[in-house]
Amino acid sequence: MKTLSDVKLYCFSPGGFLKDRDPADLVSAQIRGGADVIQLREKDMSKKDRLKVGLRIRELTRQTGVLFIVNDDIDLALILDADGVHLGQDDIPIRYARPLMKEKIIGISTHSIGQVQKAVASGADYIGVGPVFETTTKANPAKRVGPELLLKIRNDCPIPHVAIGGIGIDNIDVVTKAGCHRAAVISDILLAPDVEKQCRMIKAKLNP
Ligand code: TZP
Ligand code: MG
Repeated sequence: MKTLSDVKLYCFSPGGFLKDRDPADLVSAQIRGGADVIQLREKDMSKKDRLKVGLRIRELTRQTGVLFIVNDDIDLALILDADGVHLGQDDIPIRYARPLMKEKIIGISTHSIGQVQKAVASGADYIGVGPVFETTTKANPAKRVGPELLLKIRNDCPIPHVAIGGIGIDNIDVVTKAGCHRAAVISDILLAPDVEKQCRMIKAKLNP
């Protein structure tokens, strides 16, 4: 079983990028390509449908030792026995999530140095940092933070930090040059003609 410190490539359930494909096939392709985490992130599904897809992802991630994180929903994370939950700045604060999640992973998205410091002080297990580049995947994204925020925290962030937002094979070098070898990638992978190969190429860049 992977742990948080093993994480380099952080991947997602297909969300709006599903097209006419099977969510489980897309998750499997990402795992074969080297995904270390799969996050269930299905903003447009009913909770019941998220549960259904989540059960399948839990099975696939358990079989392969990949971490399974649920976006937003603490209840679903517990029902699915996920490895953790990912919270945004407008979701349930960590001090309320921790008693429920106990030893499980809590990650939080951050968009400024102040939010990074607060996340660490609140006992987050990892942070997402971004959007590093422009993204069209997320509705109402925070202002682009650029590689500058990654540079600011590269030497003194005591928990793993995962770069997110507009990252793909063409700009992943900017992320690694900013000292970050963990990246969360949605569209560049899920829009690629060969999802497994795209993961493999990005993963190779994250392995120093
Ligand atoms: N949080 C900040 S940017 C983003 C999330 C969930 C979306 C990243 O998607 P993409 O397609 O890799 O830009
Ligand atoms: Mg959220």
